[in-house]
Amino acid sequence: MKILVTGFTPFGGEAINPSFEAVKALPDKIDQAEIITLEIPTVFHESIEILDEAIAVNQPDIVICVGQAGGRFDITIERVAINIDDARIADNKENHPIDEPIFSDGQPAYFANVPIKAMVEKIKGAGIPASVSNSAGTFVCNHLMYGLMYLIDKKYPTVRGTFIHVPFIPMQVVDKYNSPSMELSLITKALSLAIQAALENPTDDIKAALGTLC
Ligand code: PCA
Repeated sequence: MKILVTGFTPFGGEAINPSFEAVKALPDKIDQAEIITLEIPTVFHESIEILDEAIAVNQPDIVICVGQAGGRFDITIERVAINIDDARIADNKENHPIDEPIFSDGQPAYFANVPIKAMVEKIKGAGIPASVSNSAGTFVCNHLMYGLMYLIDKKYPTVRGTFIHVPFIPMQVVDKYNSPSMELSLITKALSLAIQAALENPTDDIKAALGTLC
C-alpha cells in the first residue's frame, strides 16, 4: 500500500505553508503503508501537472492533498471539488483566473472517494477538532482537488483520494487579530489519523450525522 500526501508552497504573503510543514513531518510508514510526500506549487494547472506526474511515477493507492485554510479553526476533510477557478488573489505565478472551468471535459463536480466521515471521527476521537467541509473554495486547493478527482475518473480508476484543509499554525497569526490557529504537531497527528481511517475503511464510509445546516 502506498499513500501520496502533498502540501503546498507558501502563498498570499505567508512565509510558510502549514500544509507542507505538516506533511513533511509525517512518518515514512503508517500501519504498514508507505508514505510518499511531495510539495506542490500554489499555481493553477502546474499543480495538477505535477500531481499527475507523481501519481504516474509512484502508483499510489491513496492520494491525500493538503492545503492551508487560513481562518478555519479545525481540520476540514473536503467532500467535493467543483469545476471552476475563481481567484480572489493571484497565484504564485500571477495567474488570476475568474470564472474559468478547470477541465472543459470534466464533470461539474467530483466527490472525494475516501471515507471522509471516518476520517473526521478518527481525528475528533484523538481530541483534535475536525469536520466535513462541503467547499474547498475556488482557488488552487479546489483546483488541485478537482484535478485529482478528474485524473482518478479519467486515468487512475483504482486510486482513492481527497483534500484536507488545515488551519494556520500559531506563528502565522501573531499579528493577525482574532485569527484561529492549530499547533503544527497536532496538524501532523490529524493527517496520520486521517490516513489510518482511510486504511481501516477501504470500501464504505461510516454512517454519521456530520452534515451542516445553513
Ligand atoms: N491553500 C490555498 C491554495 C494553497 C493552499 O495551501 C487554497 O485554499 O486554495
